[in-house]
Amino acid sequence: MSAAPKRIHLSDYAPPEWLIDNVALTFDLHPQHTEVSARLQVRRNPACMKEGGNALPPLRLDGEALELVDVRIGEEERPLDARAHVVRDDALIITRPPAERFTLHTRVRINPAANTQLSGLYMSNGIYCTQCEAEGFRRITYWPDRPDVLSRFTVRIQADEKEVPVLLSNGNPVESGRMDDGRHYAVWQDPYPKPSYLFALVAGRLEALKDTFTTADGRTVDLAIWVEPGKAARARFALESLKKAMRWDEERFGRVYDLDVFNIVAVPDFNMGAMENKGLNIFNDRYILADENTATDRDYENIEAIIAHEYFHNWTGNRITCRDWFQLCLKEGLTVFRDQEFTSDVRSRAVKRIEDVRLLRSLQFPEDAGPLAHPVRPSSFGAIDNLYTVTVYEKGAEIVRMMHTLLGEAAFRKGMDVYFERFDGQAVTVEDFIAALSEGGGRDLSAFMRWYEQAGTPHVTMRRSHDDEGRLTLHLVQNNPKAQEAKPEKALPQPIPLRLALFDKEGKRLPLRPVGEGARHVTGAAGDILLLDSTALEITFDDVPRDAVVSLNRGFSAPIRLESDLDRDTLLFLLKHDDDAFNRWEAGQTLAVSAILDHLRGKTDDALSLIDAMAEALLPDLPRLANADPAFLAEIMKFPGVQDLAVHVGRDVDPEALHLSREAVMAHFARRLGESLPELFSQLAVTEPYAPTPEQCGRRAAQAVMLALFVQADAARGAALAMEVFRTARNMTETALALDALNLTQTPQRDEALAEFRERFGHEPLLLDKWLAWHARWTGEGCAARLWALTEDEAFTWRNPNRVRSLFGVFGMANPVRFHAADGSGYALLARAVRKVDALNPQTAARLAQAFGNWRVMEPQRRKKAEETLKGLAEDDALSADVRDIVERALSG
Ligand code: B3K
Ligand code: ZN
Repeated sequence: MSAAPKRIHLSDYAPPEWLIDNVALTFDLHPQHTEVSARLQVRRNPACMKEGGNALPPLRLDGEALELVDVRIGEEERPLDARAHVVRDDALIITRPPAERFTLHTRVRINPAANTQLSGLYMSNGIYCTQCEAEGFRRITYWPDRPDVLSRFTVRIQADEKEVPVLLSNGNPVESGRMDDGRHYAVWQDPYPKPSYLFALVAGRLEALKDTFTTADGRTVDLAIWVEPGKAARARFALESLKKAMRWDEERFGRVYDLDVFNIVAVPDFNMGAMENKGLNIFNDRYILADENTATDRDYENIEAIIAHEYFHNWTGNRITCRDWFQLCLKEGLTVFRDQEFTSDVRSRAVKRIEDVRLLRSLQFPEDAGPLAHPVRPSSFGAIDNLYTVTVYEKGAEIVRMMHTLLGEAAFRKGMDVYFERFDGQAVTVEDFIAALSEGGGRDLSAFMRWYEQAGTPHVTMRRSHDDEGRLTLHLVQNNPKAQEAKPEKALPQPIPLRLALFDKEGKRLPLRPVGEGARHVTGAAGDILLLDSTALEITFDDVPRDAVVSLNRGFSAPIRLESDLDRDTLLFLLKHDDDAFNRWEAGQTLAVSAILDHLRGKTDDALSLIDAMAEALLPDLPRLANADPAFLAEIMKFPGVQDLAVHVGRDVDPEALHLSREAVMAHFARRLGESLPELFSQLAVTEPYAPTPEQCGRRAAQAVMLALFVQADAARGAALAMEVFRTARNMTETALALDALNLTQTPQRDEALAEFRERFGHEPLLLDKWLAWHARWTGEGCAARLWALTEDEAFTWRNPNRVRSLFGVFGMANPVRFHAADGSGYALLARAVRKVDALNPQTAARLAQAFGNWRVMEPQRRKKAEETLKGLAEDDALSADVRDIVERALSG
């Protein structure tokens, strides 16, 4: 059996004994044998030098899959004495460094063509490209591969001029020219010291879409997006998004770009979405390429958001980076917060918030409740690649958002200014960030460390009581079951900012007049935040009529599970009248959850009458919303998904039963809306030429929801309408929304439309992915068997992560009914795919395996099947460390 991965602990952190101020790299590119020469200027870290101590510690350089050709020392490049160094599988150790400062020269050979892991230097469809975060740089050259060693890089690339015309790396281009023998070279210099994980190199036959950007301080930056030849026109939207993001970061955060050039490259084979390498972002091409015939509105929105996210890393991640990988959330949580704010500013704030909360509830809450739960800043990890989770990213962003909520925008900005000023050019910790925010923001935020250090979603209960003097008291209690389960003595109350409003029964806002002891917990720039920072809290408000309505956790001000004593009529009132769009939506979700759970528990009449009341509350407002805010209309008509519902059920979950109740309730809702569904569908039609504007996207999103509901209400008529939409679609969004609706059915039209789609669009890889994903999301019986058959399709390849994720990633994460099939067939299918992918690409395989993270909440029969499958995997000798880490945690937690 392969060894269990060694756990790394935050408490073992020690600063690097040696620093590398400058490095010069030369790449002589050949597909099977690239040679990398490195000249390192090494220096003792003064922080580690003890007074009087003169013995020099060894210099350890990480290495993986490198063939060492040569190692030399000193300016004069003397061969290094065999006794002065040790070469191991995972390291080159200079056992006897000659001095406190010296130069080291290494030469290694690597094989990019054979690199199927897509970590280090590899080839994607003939293009050389790199991925170094977190630990890929050690697969390129020997190096102290940790984020707290920051160096100035000079990179020279040499390659065949015809085969490899474009040569790119980080920083600014400084020189290029011809060599003899048909080769050419380019030299790039990055003036900003950076950790190795931000290194990048791209070389190949590429075409660019170019533009310029003038920064707030008047400098011109050359922008280019590089894509495979013939695809440049499809990068237009990405380029526009980049300029928008650059301007936004100047305006909202005062952050100006700092190099002469900014390059982005799109490649088809990539382990994740994109990578923020300094001055040279590398993207999965699905997040660059778009035109109306190949991309949906959602694709456009993703492109805009991911371009922004990677760009924003230039300051939060690159200029200020992480001291160690435990601090990953320092750059990721903060940068997700920043990209969420960008999208909120350029699109709809309320809709963005709803989408983010939906993501939290469907993926992060289940993760935080299951065996793979971990704190946003973990104290140990087994495999670094598995730390890139929804918890680190999305919950990490929620913590920043809570601090923003508490401080208000102006004070938050001051805190960020202190952060940028104080830590520019350094590798820092979450504590450093909180200290800067506290100081600049003028409020002690140190209690938020508890959010970073404790796993689990806090549960908050809210009860109301009234007295005879017109006072309302809110009784708040918090409890974090997961943190309790992990270390009861260490589970501490977390600071929970709850935004509050009170309404009279006409829907008019009442002023908040806190009185007594609890009043000091009412805070925030607008005085509408209740800060629940102890286990229990009571807050009393004066002058509140008995029938006043409470709206709490507005805008989802804290990522918690809230259980309140608000009754059905109050929730219906909020669904109609809350002036916080998020909480209006939230009231609908709460009602929908209780209707579906009632239905599941056999209380069908209660469920259906609740749905009747919801339909009645919403119906009169639908035509207005369709005109005024179609994107919000789309959200308010969507029901919570099975994964979210499963969190509410908590244990002994039967996803199929949940799915059936959900469908029944939705069908009832849809029938109550009756003819207004097709009417709204027509009312929402976009007649203007296609543009991915918030307005048009909103209309089409609402159309998608109407069509899906119509299909639920009346399969025959719905499928007929969907087929007509499919046939007359004028862009990919319309095609896809028709297929989304058909894919909810088991009708012949579904099969027909899918076959036709394949015929018309199957030659385009990104569209093939959509086609595969429809199969993966289908809840019909034959789903699992069909998915395996699709891997035999000539267009499918196990080597491309997009293909693999479209089938098995979607299946595991977005098809709970079939993945958790009672007979275990879904588990078996996924395990089979994990094994197959693991042999080529462990990172991608481990990501697929994360679907097993919520098996413990299933009912006994499924639980047994899942456990058997996981145990089978665990016994597999060939498993990679990445997959083993997931499997063992899933079994043990
Ligand atoms: N920082 C990268 C993610 C790297 C994942 C490494 N396994 C993209 C991002 O979050 O912006
Ligand atoms: Zn990121």
